[in-house]
Amino acid sequence: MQVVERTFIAIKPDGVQRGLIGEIIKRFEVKGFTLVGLKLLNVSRELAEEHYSVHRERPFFAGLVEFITSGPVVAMVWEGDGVVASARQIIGATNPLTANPGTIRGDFGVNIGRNLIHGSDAVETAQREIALWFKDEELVNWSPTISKWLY
Ligand code: 3AN
Repeated sequence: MQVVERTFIAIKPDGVQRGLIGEIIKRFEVKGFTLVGLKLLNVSRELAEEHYSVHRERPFFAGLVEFITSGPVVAMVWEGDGVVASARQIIGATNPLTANPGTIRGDFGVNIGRNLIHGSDAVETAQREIALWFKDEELVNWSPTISKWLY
């Protein structure tokens, strides 16, 4: 099997607490992507600061860390051709108020600081984030037998 692209997706504490885990997972599942990693965890301050390290100088950095460490997060790795860019489309724009209806943020969010979900913004970022959040043995290499109807 050819190794296809992977992306890192996290359902943030607001998504978990609003009962949107199933709804969010469903959107990636029905699109045709394959779930290869999944866990529910409380995020440490250390992991949060590393995850958001590119935003370290931004005024909202402390708030980001505070928020993602405030309650359980669902961390996932999804696999499929073009999954990084496609997941960003499924998620929608950073500000839920301008995110298109039909996207996760467009359908369920109203506040930029409470935008439900994170998705890697590029293939290289995805590789960095997957390595940060998951150990190798936590990722499952498999491919649904129905793949022949997708690709
Ligand atoms: P995205 O999550 O859409 O990739 P980024 O990477 O630009 O957006 O920003 C990372 C996170 O920082 C966003 N998910 C959002 O929660 C938060 N954020 C971005 N811009 C702002 C802002 N102006 N005010 C508050 N939070 C922000």
